[in-house]
Amino acid sequence: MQGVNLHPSIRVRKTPFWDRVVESGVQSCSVYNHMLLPVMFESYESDYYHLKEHVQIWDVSCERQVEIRGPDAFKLIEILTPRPIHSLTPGQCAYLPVVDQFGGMLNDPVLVVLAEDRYWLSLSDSDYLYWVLAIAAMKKFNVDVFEPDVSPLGVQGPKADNLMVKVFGEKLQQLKFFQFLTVEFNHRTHIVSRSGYSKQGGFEIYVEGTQNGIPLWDVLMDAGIEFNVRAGSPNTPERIEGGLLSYGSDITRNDNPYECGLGHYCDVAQTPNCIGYGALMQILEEGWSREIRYLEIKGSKVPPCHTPWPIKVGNQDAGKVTSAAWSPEFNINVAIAMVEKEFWDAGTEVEVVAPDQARSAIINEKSFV
Ligand code: THG
Repeated sequence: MQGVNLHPSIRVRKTPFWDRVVESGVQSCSVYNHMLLPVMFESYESDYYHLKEHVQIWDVSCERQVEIRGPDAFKLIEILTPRPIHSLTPGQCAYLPVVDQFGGMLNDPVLVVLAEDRYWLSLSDSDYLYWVLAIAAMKKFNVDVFEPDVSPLGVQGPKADNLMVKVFGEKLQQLKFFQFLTVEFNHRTHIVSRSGYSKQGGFEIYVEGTQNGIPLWDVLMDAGIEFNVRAGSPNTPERIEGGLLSYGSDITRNDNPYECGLGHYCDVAQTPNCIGYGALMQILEEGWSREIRYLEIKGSKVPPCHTPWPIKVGNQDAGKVTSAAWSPEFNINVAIAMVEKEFWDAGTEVEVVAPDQARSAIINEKSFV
């Protein structure tokens, strides 16, 4: 919020990299999973262009892991999600819609398959650990469920491969999207996946052990000088352009995976053990009446979106904008919205009631990149 300082406390957790984040000149941060998340360094616009041209190191420690470990780990995860997971093998990651018994979205983590009996759920912003603990307890499953001391560090941007190959060797080049391998650093083994919350390509290092955070940050920053490396962070216009959804903003428990446009990750008929099976089967049968869409908002630069903005067509309620930002490269406002069926076809003209002024907007075919 403009001009308001964040009050420090133990409750709002620091990250292993935080001292370096501050030294790098962070100007704005958010709170995500009760942890600090840097969101802006130089300016949203220069951070954006730098991300698209070079390589950035992102402190995304707030993507906390829920570790599920033990003989019943697989059975537990089957209950959480309408995405079939039987064909996933260790070394793979998967974007995983997870739902409640009504089919409502509880989180949209990345599943990291560490072993047949060991998984991480790399969480978005909801207290999902408690849900997993409760299900494990009620089912009397033989599993350990806990938050390990693991903090993801993003290496994002077109020069991410150069930097990671220089630090960890050629094997990083071969790594496929949403697969992981292990690297050694400071006498510890760390998972590195080709993934991340941008469309510029890159990696995520799941840093094991708080004490290894700053040493690894320093090694990457030193090695990255020749690639013009900088501290960065998930960038709102870049992720909206790419159609990456944000839990708590674009997705909530009031939305089911189909409304969120995540239906292609689901195959409910194949997941009878999923807690949302009945509800989602019914939704599939009856259909749904709103869906996430990408919007181009015309006119002047939009202000930050921190309340849902109504979408109108005449007097009719056509939905709400949940994320919006000025795109420096495309020279338009890009937005993500939940749009009512009657108005969700590409090309439909709607009115977005932003807090400063109403603007006309067009429903896009898909995301902008
Ligand atoms: N990386 C890790 N953990 C995370 C995120 C991440 N936890 C929080 C949040 N981000 C979870 N949400 C997303 C949303 C989108 C993607 C990943 C995590 C993503 N989507 C690809 C896309 O839409 O193009 C496709 C993924 C696929 O189809 O396999 O990458 O970023 N560790």
